[in-house]
Amino acid sequence: MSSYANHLSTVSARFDEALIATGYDAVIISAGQPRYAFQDDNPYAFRVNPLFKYWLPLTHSPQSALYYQPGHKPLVFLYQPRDFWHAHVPVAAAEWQRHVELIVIDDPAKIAAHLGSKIKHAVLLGEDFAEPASSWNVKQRNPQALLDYLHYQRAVKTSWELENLRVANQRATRAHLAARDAFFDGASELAIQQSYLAAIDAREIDMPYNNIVALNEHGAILHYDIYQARAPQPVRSFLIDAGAYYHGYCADITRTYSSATSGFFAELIVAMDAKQRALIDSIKVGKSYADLHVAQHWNTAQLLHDFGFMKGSVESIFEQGYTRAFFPHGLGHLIGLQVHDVAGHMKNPQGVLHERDPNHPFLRLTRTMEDRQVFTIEPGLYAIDQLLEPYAGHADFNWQRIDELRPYGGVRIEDSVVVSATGKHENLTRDAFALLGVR
Ligand SMILES: [Mn+2]
Repeated sequence: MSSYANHLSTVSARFDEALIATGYDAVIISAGQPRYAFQDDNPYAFRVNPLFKYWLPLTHSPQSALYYQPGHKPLVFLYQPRDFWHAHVPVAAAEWQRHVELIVIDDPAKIAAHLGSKIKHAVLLGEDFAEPASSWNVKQRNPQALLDYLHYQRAVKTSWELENLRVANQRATRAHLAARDAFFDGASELAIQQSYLAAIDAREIDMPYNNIVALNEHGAILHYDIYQARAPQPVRSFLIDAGAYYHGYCADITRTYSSATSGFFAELIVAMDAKQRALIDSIKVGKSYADLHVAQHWNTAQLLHDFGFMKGSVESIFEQGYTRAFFPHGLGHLIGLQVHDVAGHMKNPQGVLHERDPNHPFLRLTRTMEDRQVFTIEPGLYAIDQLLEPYAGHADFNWQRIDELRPYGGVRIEDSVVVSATGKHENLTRDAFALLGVR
C-alpha cells in the first residue's frame, strides 16, 4: 500500500472512532469559501479548512466538499465552475483520485442535491457563513465533542504526513539560505523577503504565516513583519522566522545570524544553538512538553549568567522569574496541517485539558510526548523594552550589558522534530539544511 493509501486508511479509522465515540453517523467537510474585504469585491487569500486537506492534498479548491460515512469510500465533490472571469487552479491527476468517489460539479448546489436525505444525518465540519454550506440542512454544525476528538488524534502523524513535512522543510531551508545570503549582501528586510520567496517560486499568500524578517533591534519584536525597504546602517544581526507549505503541511523555521563572526552576539547564537540541540536530545516519550519549556528557563538563566546580562547565581536568576522577561514565549507548538497545530493542551480526546501554569501563559504545548508527534523547539532570548521596564534600575540586572544587546534584538533558533519512541528523534529542519550542506 502506498503511504497516501495508508494515510487515508488511518484518517478513515480515526473518523470512524471519533464518530462512534461522539454518536454521529457521517460528516460533510467543506473546503471553505473565499472571504471578502468589507464593502469590497476582492477576496482575501483563501485558506482551506484543515480538516479537508487532512484527507486530500487539495488546498486551492474552495466550495468543494468531502462526505464520509464509515464503511464507505469518501465522496469528493470537486467544484470546477465554468467561469470566464477566473482561472482555476488545475487539479492534476493524482493518486488520491483512485481512493475516493470523485464527483466534479460546476454548481455548489449540486452537493446537497446529490446527497439527498443523507445530508440530514451528517455533521458539518467547516465554515458556513456563505452558500452552499449555510443552507445545508445538516444534523449539527461543528460539534465541539467531535472536533476535540479529531483534533486530539492529529498530533500523531502518519508516514505520508511526515513525508510532506520533510518536503516542506526542504523548501523552507532552500529559501532560508537565499535569505541568509541576501542578508550578508546587505539587503533590506523587504529585499530579503523577496529573495526568500523567489528562491522557491512562491508569493506571500503561499506562506503558512507572515515571515518574520528582522534586522537589528527588530529581532526583539516577536512577530515583526513590517519589512523596511531600506537596510539600516550598520547591519548587526538578522532573525528570520519563515516557513513553507507542501501538500498543505507547514514548515516553521527560525535562524539568527550575526554580521560579525566574533563578539558576544555571535557567541550567544552558538551558545543558544547548543542549548537547543541539547533540549531536542532530552525529548522522551511519556515526558511532558511543559517540562522541556521549564528546562529552557534554566538554560536561559545559565545564558543570562554566562553572558553577564544578570548578576547573581543561575539558581537565583531562575527562582526570581527573571528569565521570563528575556524568554517570554513558549518553547514550541505542535505543527502539521496548521503552523500552530491544534490540541496542544489536550489530555485526551474527550477534550480534557492539561492544567496550565500561570507563569507560562504563552506556552502552546503541554501534552505528553508520544511517538510520531511533531513539534517545534524554539528557544529565544531577547532584549524587549516593554518587559525590562518594570525592572528599571534593579541591581540584579547588568544594564550596561543589556544595553549592548538591545541593538541586536535577540536570538531564536527553531527546528521541527518528530518524536521517536526509540529516542532517535528526527530533526526535520536540520536534516533539510544538511541536504543543502549546512550543519
Ligand atoms: Mn514556531
